[in-house]
Amino acid sequence: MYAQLVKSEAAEETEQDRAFQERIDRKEKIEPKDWMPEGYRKTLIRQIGQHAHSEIVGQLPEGNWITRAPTLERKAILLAKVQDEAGHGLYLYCAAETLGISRDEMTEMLLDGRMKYSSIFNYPTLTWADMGAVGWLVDGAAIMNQVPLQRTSYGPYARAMVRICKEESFHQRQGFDIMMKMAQGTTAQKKMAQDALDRFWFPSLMMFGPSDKDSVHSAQSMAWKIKMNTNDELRQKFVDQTVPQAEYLGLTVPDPDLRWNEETGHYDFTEPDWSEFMDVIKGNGPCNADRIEARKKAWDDGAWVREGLMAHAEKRRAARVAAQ
Ligand code: BYC
Repeated sequence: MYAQLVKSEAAEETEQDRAFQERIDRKEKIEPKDWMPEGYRKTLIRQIGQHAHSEIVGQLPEGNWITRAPTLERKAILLAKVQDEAGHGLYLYCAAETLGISRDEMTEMLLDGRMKYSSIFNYPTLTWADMGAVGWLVDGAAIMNQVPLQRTSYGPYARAMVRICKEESFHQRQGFDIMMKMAQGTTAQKKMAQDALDRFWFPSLMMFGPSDKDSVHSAQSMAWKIKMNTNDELRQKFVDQTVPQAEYLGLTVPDPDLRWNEETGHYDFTEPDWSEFMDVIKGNGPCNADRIEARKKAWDDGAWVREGLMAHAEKRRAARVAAQ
């Protein structure tokens, strides 16, 4: 009897899974109250949560330069950009919350190492030219990854991406504009621009994740249309788009083996050092400890605000109940 029950439950689940996959294949959007396989929900929480954390932690390397921006205009632009990143984090936390996890839980998971954020933010921003390189390369890589995510199968994530992508395009343009100024400036400025490109090139390539053969989640995420492209496809697109931009700036991509391949119609390039990538995502990058310490301090310092808001909400709820 029990065996029969288990068997029929399993069959029912398979039927549900199959119907779900058919909806995905028809490119229907999945909405929060729809049935979804547990793996789909968990994968989305992992990806959207990590994405949200990346937006928030990503404020730190650029925030480092707000007070030292060279002109009032540059300061205002950088300030607006960093505020945009906070907004992106909030849209994404809200999207993840529709899957049944709270922002508090996600934050705890970030702070105790159970959730990741993008490897790129574990590298330091040493000079003003790094603000150019971050906008141009890091936001450029982010756009390459996020434009297809506007068509991702989960409705709240796809809609958050539409707004985020609009703002990312401006971010990329402001970074390229800083690089143009530096690259056309004095010899010392051009050297700073080249140095920033040298340091950020390979970490930017790592943003797309491990090579396809080592990507554990890609196959299932693509079948569920959570991811629309493989890591290597997007990395290649990024290289193809960015190399001519570096040439336009008169800068050299730090890869002696980079060359145009007539046959494939793409650039051949050197892969990043994957052992460095693994080390960084395990927490051993140059800035991992600083980033987590800064987030922990912000979370602890903000505790009284959260407690105050909760107490106020509770007071209003109690007043409503009393008035009924
Ligand atoms: N960094 O099977 P894979 C921004 C992990 S913010 C750290 O290929 P998946 C911006 C991966 O999580 C941009 N970890 O994974 C903000 C997995 O480990 P777990 C952030 C990485 O998920 C402020 C393992 O490696 N963008 O633009 O299929 C200022 C195996 O990888 C990374 C997003 O988050 C990495 N780079 O593919 C300026 C976009 N790569 O979780 C700019 C959304 C991989 O099993 N996310 N790992 O422990 C995605 O598109 C995908 O999650 C990824 C990875 C392509 C990143």
